[in-house]
Amino acid sequence: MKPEIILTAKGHAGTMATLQSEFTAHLLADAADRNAFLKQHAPKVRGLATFGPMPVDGKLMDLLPKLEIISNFGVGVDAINLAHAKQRNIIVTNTPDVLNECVADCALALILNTLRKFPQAEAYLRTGAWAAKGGYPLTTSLGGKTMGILGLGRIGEAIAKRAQSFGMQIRYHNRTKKDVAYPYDADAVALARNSDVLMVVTPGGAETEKLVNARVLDALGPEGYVVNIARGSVVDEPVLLKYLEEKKIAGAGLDVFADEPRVPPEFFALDNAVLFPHVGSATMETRTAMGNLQVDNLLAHFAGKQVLTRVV
Ligand code: 8YV
Repeated sequence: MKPEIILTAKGHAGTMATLQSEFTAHLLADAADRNAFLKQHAPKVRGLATFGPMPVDGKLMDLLPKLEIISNFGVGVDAINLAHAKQRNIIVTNTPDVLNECVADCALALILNTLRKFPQAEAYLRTGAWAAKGGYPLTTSLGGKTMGILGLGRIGEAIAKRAQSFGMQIRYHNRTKKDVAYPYDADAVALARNSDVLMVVTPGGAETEKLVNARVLDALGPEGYVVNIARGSVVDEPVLLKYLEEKKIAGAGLDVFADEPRVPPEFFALDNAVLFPHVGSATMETRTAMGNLQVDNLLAHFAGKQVLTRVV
C-alpha cells in the first residue's frame, strides 16, 4: 500500500509525476470544497507535499491527525507554522543547497540589470529611441562598489563569490558573526550605511518582517540600491515604493514581493526598478533537483529512515 499524501499545489510536471507514482496523492488545489476534501482524506493522510509560499498553518495540520511529515519544495519554510509542527511532532523538510547557485545567478542578474539598466536600455532600442534620440544615458559600474549582504548563509556566500569576480567588495550582517573574512556590521542600518548595494538574503518570517524599513533605506541613501531575492516580507514594501518614487534611493532589483503573485502596479511605472516574477530557482535543472529532494525526504520517512534535510 502506497502512503497517502496531500499536495497543497501543483509542482512542475516531473515532480508531480513522481509524487503521483510513488504515493497515493490528493491535490488540495483541485478541491472544490477544501474542508470536505480535508475531512475525506484525513483518516489516511500521513504526508503533505507543499510548495514555497503555500501557507501550512496549525489549523491545516490539525485537520490531519495522522500527519507525520511536511515536505516543502523550496528552502524557505516561512509559510509553515514550524512551532505547531514541532509541538505535534510533525517532521518538516526543505530543499536547501541544490538551489544556491541558481538563486545566486539571479541575484547577480538583478544587480547587473539594476545598476546598468540593461532591460531599460533594451526597451530604448526596441522603441526606436536609439536612432531617434541617440545613445542610451550612462549608468553606473559594479566594480569598486560595496555589497552588503543581509543574511550571509549558503546562498549569500554564492552571491559573494560571484560579486567579487565583478570587482565588488563584500560586507555582511547576520544575527551572529560568522568566521569569515568579510567585514561585519552590527545591524541592518550600519550595513546599509556602509554599502552601495544592499543584498537581502535573510529568511522570511516574523523575526525578519520589515527588517528593511525607512531607517535602513535612509542609511543606504540616494546613491544606494536594494536587491531582494529572499522574501517580500523582509522589506517594508510601501516604504520601498515611496523611496523609489521619490528617488530617496537609487534603485531596486526585486525577485520577491509581499503578496505574490500580486505586485502593486505602481512598481510597473518605475524606471529605477527591475522586477522579476520570483524566478530565483526557476531552471529545469534546479527545480528538478528540488523536486527530487522533496520526494526523497518523503520516501526516506515512509521507509522508516532519517529524512535528508530536516528543518524541524
Ligand atoms: C521557489 C523559494 O520559488 O526556495 C525557496 O524558498 O522561494 C523558491 O526557490 C519556491 O519555493 C517555489 O515554490
